[in-house]
Amino acid sequence: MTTVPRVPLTCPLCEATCGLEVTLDGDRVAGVRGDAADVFSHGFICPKGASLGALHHDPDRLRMPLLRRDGELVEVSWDEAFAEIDRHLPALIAEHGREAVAVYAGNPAVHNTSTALYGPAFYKALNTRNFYTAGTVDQVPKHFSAGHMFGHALTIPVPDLDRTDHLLMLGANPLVSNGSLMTAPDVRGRLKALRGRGGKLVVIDPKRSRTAEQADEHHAIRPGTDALLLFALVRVLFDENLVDTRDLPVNGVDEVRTLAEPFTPEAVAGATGIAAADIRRMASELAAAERAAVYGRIGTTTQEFGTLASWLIDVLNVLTGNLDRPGGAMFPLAAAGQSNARPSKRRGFRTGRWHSRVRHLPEVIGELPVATLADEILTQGDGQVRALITVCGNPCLSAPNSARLSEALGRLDFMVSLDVYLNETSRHADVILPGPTPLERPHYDLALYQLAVRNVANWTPAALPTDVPQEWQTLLRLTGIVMGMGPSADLAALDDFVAGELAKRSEVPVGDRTGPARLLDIMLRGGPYDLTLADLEAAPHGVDLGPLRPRLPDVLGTPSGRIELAPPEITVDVPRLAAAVDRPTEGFVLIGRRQLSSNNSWMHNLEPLVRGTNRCTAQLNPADAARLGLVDGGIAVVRSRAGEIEVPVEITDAIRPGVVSIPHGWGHDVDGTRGDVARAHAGVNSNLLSDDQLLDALSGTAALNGIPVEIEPAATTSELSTGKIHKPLTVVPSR
Ligand SMILES: Nc1nc2c(c(=O)[nH]1)N[C@H]1C(S)=C(S)[C@@H](COP(=O)(O)OP(=O)(O)OC[C@H]3O[C@@H](n4cnc5c(=O)[nH]c(N)nc54)[C@H](O)[C@@H]3O)O[C@H]1N2
Ligand SMILES: Nc1nc2c(c(=O)[nH]1)N[C@H]1C(S)=C(S)[C@@H](COP(=O)(O)OP(=O)(O)OC[C@H]3O[C@@H](n4cnc5c(=O)[nH]c(N)nc54)[C@H](O)[C@@H]3O)O[C@H]1N2
Ligand code: SF4
Ligand SMILES: [Mo]
Repeated sequence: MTTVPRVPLTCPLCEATCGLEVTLDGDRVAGVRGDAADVFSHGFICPKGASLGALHHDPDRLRMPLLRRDGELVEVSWDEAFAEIDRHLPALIAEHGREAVAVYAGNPAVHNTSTALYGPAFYKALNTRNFYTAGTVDQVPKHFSAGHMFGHALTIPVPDLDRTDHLLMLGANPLVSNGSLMTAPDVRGRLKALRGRGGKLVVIDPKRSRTAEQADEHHAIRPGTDALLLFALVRVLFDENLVDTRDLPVNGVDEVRTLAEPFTPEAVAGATGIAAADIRRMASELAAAERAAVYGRIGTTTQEFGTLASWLIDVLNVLTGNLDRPGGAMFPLAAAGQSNARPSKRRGFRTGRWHSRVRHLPEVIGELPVATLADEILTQGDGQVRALITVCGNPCLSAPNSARLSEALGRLDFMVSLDVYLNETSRHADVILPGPTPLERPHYDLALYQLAVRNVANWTPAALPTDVPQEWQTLLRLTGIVMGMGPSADLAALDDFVAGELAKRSEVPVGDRTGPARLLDIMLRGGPYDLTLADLEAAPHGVDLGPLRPRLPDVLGTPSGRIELAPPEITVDVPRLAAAVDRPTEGFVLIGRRQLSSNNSWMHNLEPLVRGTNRCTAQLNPADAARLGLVDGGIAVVRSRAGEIEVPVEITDAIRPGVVSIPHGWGHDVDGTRGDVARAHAGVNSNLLSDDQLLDALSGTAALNGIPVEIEPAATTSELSTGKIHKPLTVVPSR
C-alpha cells in the first residue's frame, strides 16, 4: 500500500467549513489536522474535525443497510433493502395519500453535498406537505424575519466580522459552536483581531459563556427576553436622535418608532434583568461605533419570541445605518446556489400556504414545525401520518417532548432512516440506509458559503474510495420508487433529468459529469463569478473571492424593492411581547448549551470526543443550589410540563440565578441502539423536558430556551434514572 500524505478535505461537521488535511496510511486515516494553506480557515481545526478518522473507523457505524425481520434489525443487501421499501411505500401512498408520508431532514443533511443536491428531487417526487426539518428547532425565525424584511428567506445578513469595530452578540457562543448563520472558521482568532484593532465585543447571554469571557462586556439576560432588550435599544435610538439609516431604501421607520414606544429601558429592566442605564449606554455605543453589527443565534431564535428577536436584530442594523456596509451586517454572495444572486422578480415572501392538520400551524419555507410531528402521527383521521422517512436526523433526541415523539415513531406503519448509526431515532425504522463518511465523499458547502463572512469556494474530492453507495444514488433510487419505477430505476436517466432541469433554469449547458459534481458545475457556471468545477479542482485549498461587498438594492426581493422595516406579518406579534413586560420573574427556566467536543446528538460514540470535558450536567448558580439544597455532583430532579429527568448538578457562578443549563443531544441509554461508547457516556435527554406546546408564535419554532421548570434534590443520589415521562401519553382520537 502506498502512503498518500495530506489530502485536503473541507470539514462538513459544522458551519465553519474548515479546510483540513487528512493523512492516509493505505485505507487507514493516520491523522487529521488543519490545512494551513486553506484560503479561509488558515489551519484552524477543532476536536470534532480532528475526530473524522475515529468516525470513519468506528466499528459501530453502519456500512450496510439494516432491515427489520421478526422485530430485529438485521444486515441485508442494498437490493433487499430497496425491494422492501418498494413493497411498502408506493402501496401506502396509494391507499392513504401522499400526506400519509412525512419527511424529517436533520442537520447533517445541510452539510452533505449529496443530500443537499438530491434530497430536493426526492422530496419533490414525494410531494407531501408533511415536511419537517431541524430548522424548526433552530433558525426558522430568522428565515421568517429575513423573508419579510428583505424578500427572501435566505437573504440573511451576517456580521462583517473581519472589519467591524463593534459587535453586539446575543444568544450565541461561537467560541464553542464555531459560529452559526455566520460561517467563520476560527471565530476566536477573528474576535481577538476585532479587539486588537480597538473594537468592542458585547455579549448578551444568561451564562458567562466562553465567548462572554472573551468579551469587553457581558450582560446576563433573563432567558427569552431578548426581544424586550432589543426593542428598548431601538427606543433609545429614537429618543436620543441616533437613528441614521444613511441612504438605505427602507419603508416603515415611523411604524417602528411607534411600536417601540412601550419598551423604554426602565420598562424592560425588570423582565430582562439588565439595568436601564446599561441599555441606554449600549444603544449609544452601538450608534456611535464607526462600523457595528448586531448578531443573534440559537438563544434568540429557539425561544418564545424568536421571530421578533430575529427581526429586531436587523432593525437595529438598519437604524444604525450598518446594514450592507463594510464592517456592518452584510449579504454574502456565494459562487453557487445563492438564492438571491440574480436580480429578483420581487414576488415577496409568503408563509401559511398550508397548515398542519391537527394544530393548524402554518407552513414556513415549505416546512411544518417538528414540534407537531407527533400530533400528526398520533391523531387519527384523514391525512394521518403513517410513514416517516428521516434523512440525517435524530429527532428522538433533538425535538421537543421527545418522549412523545419516540412513542409516536413506535406506532408508524413504516419508517425508513437514511442514517449512519442505529440510534435513538433509527431504532424505530423498518429499513436503515447508511451513507459514506465525510472521507468517502466529495464536499462543497452549498448552504454555508451563502452565510460566510468572506466569499469563498472550495470543492474537495473524496479522500478514500468506498463500497457504500453515495447518498445521491440512494436518494435517486428512492425517487424512482415513489415515482412508481420500482426499486431499480435507471439512475443515470434520473440523474440526467435532474441535471437537465437545473441546467435549463441556470441557462448553461448540462455538461458531461454525473452526480453532485455535475450539478455543482452547472451552478458555478450559472453563478455570479463564472467559475467552473475545474477551477475549483485546480485550487485544492479553496478560491478566495474576497471580502463581502454591498448588495443593496439588487439583493432585495420585496415587492416594493425596499427594505420593509415593519412588516405586518411580524409586527402582529408585538402586543404579545408587550404583555411579557410585566410577567413575574420568579421560578426557574431551562436553557441549553453546546459543548466543544459534541455535535448535537450524534458523535458521542467516538472515544476521543467523549473522553474530554463534555458533561451532561445541570449547571446552576451557587446561590440557587444552596437554596435548593443541591451540592456539586449531586443529583437533581428537573421537571417541566412535558417530563422529568434526573441529572447531575454542576455548580458554577457563570450561570445567572434562576436559570438551569442542560446540553441537548444526550440520553443514549435507550434499548435497541448500537454504540457501546455512547451508552457508556449516555447522559440525559434534555428534550424530555422541552415542551412541544411552547413555540415561537409566528414561525412555529420550538422554544428550547426559557422553559419553566421545577428543580429539587433527587430522593436517592445513588442511581441515575433517566427520562421518566411526567405526563401520561395520550393518543388523541379522531374527531
Ligand atoms: N434542547 C435543545 N434541543 C435542540 C437544540 C438545542 O439547542 N437545545 N438544538 C437544535 C438544533 S440547532 C439542531 S440543528 C437540531 C439537530 O437535530 P437533528 O438534525 O435531528 O440531530 P443531529 O444530532 O444533528 O442528528 C444527526 C443524525 O444524522 C446522522 N448522520 C450524521 N452524518 C450523516 C451522514 O453523512 N449521512 C446520514 N444519512 N446520516 C448522518 C447521525 O447519525 C444522526 O442520527 O437539534 C435541535 N435540538
Ligand atoms: N461543538 C459544537 N458546535 C456546534 C454544535 C454542537 O452541538 N456542538 N451544533 C451546531 C448547530 S446545529 C448550531 S445551530 C450552532 C448553534 O450555535 P450557537 O447559537 O452559537 O450555539 P450555543 O453554543 O448553543 O450558544 C447559544 C447561547 O445562547 C445562550 N442562551 C440561551 N438562552 C438564551 C436567551 O434566551 N437569550 C440569550 N441572549 N442567550 C441565551 C446560551 O447560554 C448559549 O451560550 O452550533 C453548531 N456548532
Ligand atoms: S470548527 Fe466545525 S468545520 Fe471546523 S474542524 Fe471543527 S467541526 Fe469541522
Ligand atoms: Mo442547528
